[in-house]
Amino acid sequence: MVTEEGAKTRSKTSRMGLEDVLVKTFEKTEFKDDGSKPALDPADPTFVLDPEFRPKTKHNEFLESQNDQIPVIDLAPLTSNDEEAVRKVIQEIGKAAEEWGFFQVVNHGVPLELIDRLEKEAVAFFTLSLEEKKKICRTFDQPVGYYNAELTKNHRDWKEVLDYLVRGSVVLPDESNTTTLSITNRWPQNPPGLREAAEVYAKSTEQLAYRILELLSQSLGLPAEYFHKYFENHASPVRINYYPVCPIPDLALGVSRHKDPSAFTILVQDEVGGLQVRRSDGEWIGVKPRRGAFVINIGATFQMWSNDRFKSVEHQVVVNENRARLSFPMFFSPASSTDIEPAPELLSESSPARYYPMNYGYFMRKRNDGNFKQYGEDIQIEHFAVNRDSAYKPS
Ligand SMILES: O=C(O)CCC(=O)C(=O)O
Repeated sequence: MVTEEGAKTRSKTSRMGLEDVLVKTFEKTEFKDDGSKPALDPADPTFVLDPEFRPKTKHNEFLESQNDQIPVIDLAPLTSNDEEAVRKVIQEIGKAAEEWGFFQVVNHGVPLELIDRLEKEAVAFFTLSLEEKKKICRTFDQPVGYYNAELTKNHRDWKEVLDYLVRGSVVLPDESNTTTLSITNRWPQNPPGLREAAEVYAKSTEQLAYRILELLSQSLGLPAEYFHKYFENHASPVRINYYPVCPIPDLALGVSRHKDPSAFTILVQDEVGGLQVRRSDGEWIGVKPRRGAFVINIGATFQMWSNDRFKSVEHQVVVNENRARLSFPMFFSPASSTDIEPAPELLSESSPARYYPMNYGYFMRKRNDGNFKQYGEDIQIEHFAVNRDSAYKPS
């Protein structure tokens, strides 16, 4: 059946020479001998992006100059008694959060074996048949588990994912706050070791996330534990991203350009490359893979808390024809009951609040809905900006 949405996409892609795309695609696709369906069908025109959204540079193209690199911050001093060195780390993190909205951390204390183990289990899972993976398929009402049809900002992503929550479950309010959505992790039977590898990874990364939260807070001149109260029942999801080889890497993206809703995101990527960050001059900068390093990016929540001192920056993922890629982001997010607003300690007459308060659970629910259906404009913190004619202005 051709849905209205499908028909719209088809007419859009036919303007762009859909037949050329399909010929190119079929030439390069190896369908499995057993006749099983691929998880992502390269002949599906919904993967083909409008020219303005297509990648401009390849997954393994990186600028060489030092000024074009996402800052790499060494956290080793945090385990020393050298107060001056710790102050320097805090300064570096604050500067990176303000100027780039992105940085990498090394010597962070999360053992490399945990990352290796999760990588092995993830490959074992994603190379199962589609039928097997779909046994724990995500649904509109149960948005954890396996999924292969995600939209980012209304664009179809060339990726498969397995989503789970660090704390195992969460309850989200609906739009009118009258009903709730209760979400609980779902795990595959195969491979049997995946669940434990994923849970141990999440716990260890959560500890690092609290440390980063404290450093970001200190860099704003606030007490280290200032934001802890928002995370008591935090709803942070971890996503195991698998980007299969893609026969049309110039036309599609693994994840389309977007900003994260989290406080910040803490991500490990393998050595393939593909994550790109949009710098303030509009240039897409590749984040060079570093074995075992975590990439941290500021999300909408911290941008709001910091009253725009920190920047939540657009990023995207470029795929390629030769190697599948893995990444494990944890979207470190406050409890769904939390109201987010600029920290009062950072405000003054000359620097008034730039946002109205926003309930985080409501924000997440709206964003989640957009992952499944095309909804028009996706909700952003800009909808809560005081200088905009906002539907979210408190009455
Ligand atoms: O795979 C990556 O490097 C980034 C993933 C990402 O941006 C996301 O899952 O939202």
